[in-house]
Amino acid sequence: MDGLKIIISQMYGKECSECTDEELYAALLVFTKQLLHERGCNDGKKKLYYISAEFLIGKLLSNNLIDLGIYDETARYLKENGKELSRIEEAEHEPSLGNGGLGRLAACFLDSIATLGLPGEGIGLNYHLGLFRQRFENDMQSEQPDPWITEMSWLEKTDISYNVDFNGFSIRSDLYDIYVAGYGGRSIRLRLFDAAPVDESIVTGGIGFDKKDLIHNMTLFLYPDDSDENGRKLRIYQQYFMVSSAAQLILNEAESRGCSLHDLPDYAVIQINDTHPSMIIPELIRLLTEKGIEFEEACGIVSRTCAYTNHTILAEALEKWNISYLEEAVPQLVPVIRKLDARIKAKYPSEAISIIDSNDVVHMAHMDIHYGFSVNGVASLHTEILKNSELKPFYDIYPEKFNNKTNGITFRRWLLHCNRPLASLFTSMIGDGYKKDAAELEKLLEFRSDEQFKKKLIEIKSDAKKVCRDFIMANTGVEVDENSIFDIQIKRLHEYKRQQMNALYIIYKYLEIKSGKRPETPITFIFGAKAAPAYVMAKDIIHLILLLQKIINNDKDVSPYMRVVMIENYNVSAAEKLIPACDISEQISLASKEASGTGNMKLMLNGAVTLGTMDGANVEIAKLVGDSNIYIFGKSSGEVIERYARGDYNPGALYNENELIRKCVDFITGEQLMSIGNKDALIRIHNELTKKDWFMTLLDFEEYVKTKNKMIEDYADRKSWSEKMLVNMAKAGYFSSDRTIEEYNKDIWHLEKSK
Ligand code: 26Q
Repeated sequence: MDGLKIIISQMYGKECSECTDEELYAALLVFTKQLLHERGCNDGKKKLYYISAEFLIGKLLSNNLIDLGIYDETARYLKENGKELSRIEEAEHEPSLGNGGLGRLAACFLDSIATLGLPGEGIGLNYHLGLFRQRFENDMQSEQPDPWITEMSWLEKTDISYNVDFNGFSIRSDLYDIYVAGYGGRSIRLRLFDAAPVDESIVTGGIGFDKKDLIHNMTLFLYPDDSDENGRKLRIYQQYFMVSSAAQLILNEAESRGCSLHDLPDYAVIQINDTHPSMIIPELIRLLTEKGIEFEEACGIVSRTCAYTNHTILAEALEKWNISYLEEAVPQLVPVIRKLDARIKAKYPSEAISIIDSNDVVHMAHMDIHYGFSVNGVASLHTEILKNSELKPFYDIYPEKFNNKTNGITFRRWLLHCNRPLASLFTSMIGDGYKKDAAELEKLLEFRSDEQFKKKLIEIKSDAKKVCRDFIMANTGVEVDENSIFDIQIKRLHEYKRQQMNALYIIYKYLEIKSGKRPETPITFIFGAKAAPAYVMAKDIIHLILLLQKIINNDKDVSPYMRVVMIENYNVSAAEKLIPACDISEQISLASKEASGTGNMKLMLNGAVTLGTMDGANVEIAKLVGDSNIYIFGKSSGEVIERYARGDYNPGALYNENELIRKCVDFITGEQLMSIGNKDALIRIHNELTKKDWFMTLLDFEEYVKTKNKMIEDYADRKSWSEKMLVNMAKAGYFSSDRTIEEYNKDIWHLEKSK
């Protein structure tokens, strides 16, 4: 710790014990950055560029210390000086440079790429204001800007700058780096481009700003909506700003490593994270032709360099841009896109697979598939749906391009960091090989009948619940019972994820307790979710949950048996506190809609048991843990897809015929809620459920109730439940992002591991 001592004395001229937590945080930041630079990055002839509009990295201090192998030593040193590392860490402000799963996946991948010794880096945008900070006012979500860039951030300015040309103006793009540690290995850089003229003073009231003031807003905000049309034009500008900067960086780096641009695929591979960076394809082709390469050859070079990952099959999230928007923003790309489209039309006349359709709309995913060499889904069910239905016409032409890469999570953050007691217990039983080879967690299965061990698992869970209880109190002011079952649903608020179904269960349970049927073990229903600001139904559902929280927690007959709590401003740091405490992991999306999910993996790793539909990676979890260690309900993806095709789903009939459904749904617009809540919002939810119910909540509801009841009943048998916990933890190894990245490398990237 001599390095740290010197830094503290240089910065403050005093001893560690005399410093404030903030001062120590700043010193640790300088100290850690130095070590990250000393480690350096993986190197090799060919390099991966993981390009993504989102990197939801979370706080970095603890993770970097763990990955550098000096966490314990640092914590001990600080303790000797009367300081707590966990408190110092509170001084760090989490950069929320992502919306949810896709951004968090990119962050886990950086950790694994560095850990495995692969040469690569992340490329994205340096949003000054990441995802909004969520507040609850009058039981509704409101949004505030969330600035994160201060003197004490991990950003480091480089001397690299480019110009990005738009229609009639050009903007300087400055490159910033964030160094992130790999576990026991080298560092990796997250390279974030920032528009020089961005002006934070144009933000008005909440998260409002002039969307037309492009010069000043280019990298001002992470665009938070997966649902509304508003601001779509600005997204094009942001995306082009990102890919044009990235393309310049990639070509420059390749050339400086001695690459003739004809051989670009030997020097670079670009993984396109969903369609947000897709314009990199025409942009690279444009730049290569500017440098004198023939158009046909440029197409070939870029096609052998770019690979595309699809993260969704929700039609509204697949990016399509009206060509007139592109003309307006980036006219230089339009002739390239038209040529790319013409080449395809000449070969395959079917409109279903054209890049530009007959309405002059550009389909970004189609461009990626035609002009990339790999297309992957993020869980096996998802990839099968892409191949057999959503992208079938493409699969018919290019079967060799399609492959599956089931998502993963970094065990460094989601176990070693967020649940140290559990990690120590594992180490004491099976050694610490699992930290680098997660499959070794299976060794835990040997202790299936070891009652002592299973008791310890329950003790660790109880301790985590106490910590979580304190977090919930500080975050919301709600007192929860640490001896209750912690039932947790944490993820973006979206109708397809069906938080509304969980809310209906809560109503069912409330009515049951009111009628005198009390559960053996009390239950705490915990939610964490942000709704896109323009997504009315999502915000209505938050309102409903907050109203239920108010009524139930204040009802003296009911609150000893059940409580409801919605965490404010759910983010990565909150997830780290909630996940170790979870008993029941809610993964209840309508089958076929959740591409993978990654929260499901984090929760099982921490000993939660999944209550889920056969959707996304739940299918793989179910296969690994076996029927007795997971609770599955609901219609299968096949049935759902068929139902959509038949178009005969009628929620009104279910509502009319089924008393349980009717009672719960009518509670939403009953006197109790209507008298304290927003009537319009409650009526909208009622109407949605009974008249449309696009995500078939009512169809799966009865089975959900039955399965959840069974789960709660089974929880009471602590011995058998602890065995379920154990099996879930032991089988979670497959979901390490190290495994995922090994597969990307073997099948797509073909990078050499650094020595
Ligand atoms: C698109 C157009 C306009 C505005 C916003 C967007 C937009 C922004 C973010 C579209 C999609 C996203 C994010 C998608 C996402 O997070 N998908 C999730 O990816 C995870 C990682 O693969 C999966 O586990 C989840 O199942 C999937 O929902």
